[in-house]
Amino acid sequence: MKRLIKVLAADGVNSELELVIKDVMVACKDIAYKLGQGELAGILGATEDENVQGETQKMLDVISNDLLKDILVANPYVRGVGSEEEDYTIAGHADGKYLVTFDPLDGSSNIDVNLSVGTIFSILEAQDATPGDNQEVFLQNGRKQVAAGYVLYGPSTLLVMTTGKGVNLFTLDTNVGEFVLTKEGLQIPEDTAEFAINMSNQRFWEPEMKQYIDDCLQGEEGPLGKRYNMRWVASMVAEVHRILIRGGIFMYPYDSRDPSKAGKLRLMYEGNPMSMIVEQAGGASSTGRMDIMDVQPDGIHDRVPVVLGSKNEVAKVVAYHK
Ligand code: AHM
Ligand code: MG
Repeated sequence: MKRLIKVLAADGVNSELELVIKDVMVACKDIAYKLGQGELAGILGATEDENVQGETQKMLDVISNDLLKDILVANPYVRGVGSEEEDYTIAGHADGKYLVTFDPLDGSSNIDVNLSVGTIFSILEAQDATPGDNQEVFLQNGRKQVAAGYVLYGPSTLLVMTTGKGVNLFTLDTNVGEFVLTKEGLQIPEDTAEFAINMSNQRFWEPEMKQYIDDCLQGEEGPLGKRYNMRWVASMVAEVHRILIRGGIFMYPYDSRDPSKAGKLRLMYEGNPMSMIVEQAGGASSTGRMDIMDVQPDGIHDRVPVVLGSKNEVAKVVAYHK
């Protein structure tokens, strides 16, 4: 049995980055425990607050955010953190090298119904001496990520992560409290006939996306010439995980509900880390018009249209946009 720390060392991860990743996992193990307690601990339901994106915060959003934030800002190698649940980035240590962005509990509309949620994280290196409470230091494109991953709190608690040398899957062994390597070098099948999209937004999509989904729905008789299946968990972590295991395409495209927002998902702690994982596993990720990891962020909470998964299917969606 190979523990996470052994795998990171074998991948040549330096001890500072290793300690940052280890702290992220300490928080995630605590989140897994709290999710397991659920109603027993009286932590289901909403708070009275909204986050900077105007979404109601669940109690567990706040608890998960505090666990990650508190442990990371105390880590001497962390310059700063940025979170979906924090309006501004927060300073860690002035000489820390790493910047961590995270969505503490993604898919949190699933919490109250006891379905899958996850934590997503992305790690960058600070390029100059700018302190971590200045978001400028974070504004690097996704290609600069040195590590990215997610923890899926499902029937088992899983960690899927990459440091740029392929994608590994770890399962939390609750007996010893350690993430143990259970699959090495995950590869996404190149072809698929399974899509994931929230169809209720159809009328707000751009014509290119409408056309692609219309063509999927026509099945064998349509221009794509195959019968598609559809899934929607409303938890990006769960969707990406399914795609890593059996292929598929996940889309949260641009829609016109609020023209100031380029889609629902956030670039720096949803789009980028998921894109690094998917590309490292041989898949592809795009806004429909360019690779997500080439998008230059202007702000920590920037939104981005997301199309990711099986390489050949993503290429088809990109072709519709040309
Ligand atoms: P969240 O970070 O507020 O949980 O929102 C992100 C989630 C994704 O996990 C999921 O793909 C999407 O929002 C679901 O959106 P919808 O509720 O429109 O189906
Ligand atoms: Mg999210």
